[in-house]
Amino acid sequence: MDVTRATAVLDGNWLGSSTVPSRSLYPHQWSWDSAFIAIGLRHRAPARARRELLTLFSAQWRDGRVPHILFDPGTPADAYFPGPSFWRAGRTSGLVQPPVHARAVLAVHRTEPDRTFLATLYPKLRAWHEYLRTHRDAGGRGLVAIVHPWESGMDNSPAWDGPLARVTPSTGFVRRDLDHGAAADRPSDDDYGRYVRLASDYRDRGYTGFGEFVVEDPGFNALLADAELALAGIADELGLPAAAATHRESAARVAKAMQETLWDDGFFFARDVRTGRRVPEYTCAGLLPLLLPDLAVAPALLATATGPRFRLGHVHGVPSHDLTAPAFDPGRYWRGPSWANVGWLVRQGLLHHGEHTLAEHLRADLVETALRTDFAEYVDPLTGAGHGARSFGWTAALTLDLLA
Ligand code: 9YW
Repeated sequence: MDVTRATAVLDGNWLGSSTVPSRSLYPHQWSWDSAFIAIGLRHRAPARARRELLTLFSAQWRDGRVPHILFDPGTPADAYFPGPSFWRAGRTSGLVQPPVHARAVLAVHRTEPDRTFLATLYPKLRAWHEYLRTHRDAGGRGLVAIVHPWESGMDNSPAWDGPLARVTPSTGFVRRDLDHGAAADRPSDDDYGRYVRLASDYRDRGYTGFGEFVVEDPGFNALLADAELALAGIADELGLPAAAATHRESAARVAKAMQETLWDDGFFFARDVRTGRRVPEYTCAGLLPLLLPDLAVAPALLATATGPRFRLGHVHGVPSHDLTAPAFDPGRYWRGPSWANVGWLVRQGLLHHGEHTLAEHLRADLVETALRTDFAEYVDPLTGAGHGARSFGWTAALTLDLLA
């Protein structure tokens, strides 16, 4: 019954070769959404899960980047802003999103082995990670820098407020997101104006180089390290042990750089490359290094996760922002609400570090909350009330995975 409901959401959001995050709010294919969606879809329709990822990688750029949006040609151009005419990059945007794809590819393969699928995607995944390592190391410390809040996947996180303050908001565009979502749940107009300015500046620079927003995000980098470990698993499956060893070394290098640059006093913080300073905001991105099994500071990070700032085990899911911070807002997007993908990732991290009871508590809570809110996009961590879109793709997909 629960599985049927979650499967029905994914069926309803299926476009024929990819899945939309939301029929109303996000009617195209999004990069990291597709990876999470494939992770759930593999249990019900493995061929579709493979198709989902192959479609996304069919839009990979020559430089290796995997675009954050692949626009659906069958959807009206004005259904989402900024659309293809803004980006001027064919059917894609020019930004990226966190690299969770290798993890998804390996998971899909493990559910239904398919060597051709694996061999097709392995070089593409390598090129994707290589793009991040070579084109995005703005700080020169072996960490990837994002050039836009959208690249973090956590658009209006309070960690971006400081770096964003340097950006003059664009005006004169029409937000489409407010047609489908309550303004109080969404980023503010000023923030949206800054997103548009940063994106058009990046576009006008030919989608290269660095502008006013250049940030090393612990979430993005932790997911890259985890993705390199997944790539090692893929190389092993393909009988390439030397390549697998290289991927493990690369994961260890990113983990070491994070430790040296982003860790301070029990937490991983973002670093503003323009000022050289860490951003003193505790956001859920700083918990994602728990994904790394060899993380020496895991006990201290777990103490922060279960302490007053995130209260894991005592709230719904994993709050996207510090419950004790002035900026915490339980209903507004990435400034407090709990998101299913972050909960799913943190649960993996808890399992890696032997926190089985807490992991099981989180699993049960994520499933209960998703089913009760009709697979809401995000939920209030204090009450569990649903916010944003319903029938949301990754919420349904990851529920399927947690039920498997
Ligand atoms: C955007 C699609 C995306 C997610 C992001 C979320 C939001 C808006 O929606 O981004 O325009 O990219 O913040 O994580 O991938 O669900």
